[in-house]
Amino acid sequence: MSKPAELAPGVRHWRHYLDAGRQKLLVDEIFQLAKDAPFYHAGMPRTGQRLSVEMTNFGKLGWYSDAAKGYRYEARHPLTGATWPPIPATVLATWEETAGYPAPPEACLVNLYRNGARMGLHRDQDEEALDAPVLSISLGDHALFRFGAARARASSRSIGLESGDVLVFGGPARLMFHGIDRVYTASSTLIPGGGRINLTLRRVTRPG
Ligand code: MD3
Ligand code: FE
Repeated sequence: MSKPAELAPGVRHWRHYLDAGRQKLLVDEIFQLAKDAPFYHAGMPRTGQRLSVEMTNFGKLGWYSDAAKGYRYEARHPLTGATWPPIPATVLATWEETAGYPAPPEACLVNLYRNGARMGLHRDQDEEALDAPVLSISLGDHALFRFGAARARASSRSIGLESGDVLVFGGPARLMFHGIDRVYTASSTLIPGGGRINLTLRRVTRPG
């Protein structure tokens, strides 16, 4: 395993952590699992305005939002009512190798970016276990990722994320603002139908 670049305190980046063969196997597994947990568009709190990114989840808890109840974690898929599929073994292994946290992740949010989808600057703060890092795995088209200071949006920086990259945000970076400004269409052929997938792994409840 290569050493990560420390982009800022608490932000570690492994370029091409997963090689092309493992990326392909993982994408195949994601689409296989998504047959039982179809992608949906979450809605913003109150307005119900749909996010451009399509989502589904793996693991015990899935991130969801709609007009009525806002941002939250749910144990069941909002449309099928079924529990979420299990987190793929490659993904759990990546958490164990890079997160430095003594308990497994509970939520694996699958973000699918197609047709110019973006994600505005925000903070991940719907979790109780803020001592746990958040881990991201990028697959498919390259993206321009923006992240900022712990508080203000003023000092944000951008980096390109490529297929197979892993990012870990922990400690002082856990509540940083971040977002996806753009996805470079057809910069990769990994995803059937094109686009980018990001897996976001989170611990939601405090362990023990
Ligand atoms: C920095 N997803 O789903 S992952 C999200 O590429 C999300 O789909 C983006 O932000 C994506 O919430 C970025 C990278 C990431 C995830 C969590 C973070 C960066 C983070 C938490 C704290 C700071
Ligand atoms: Fe986020």
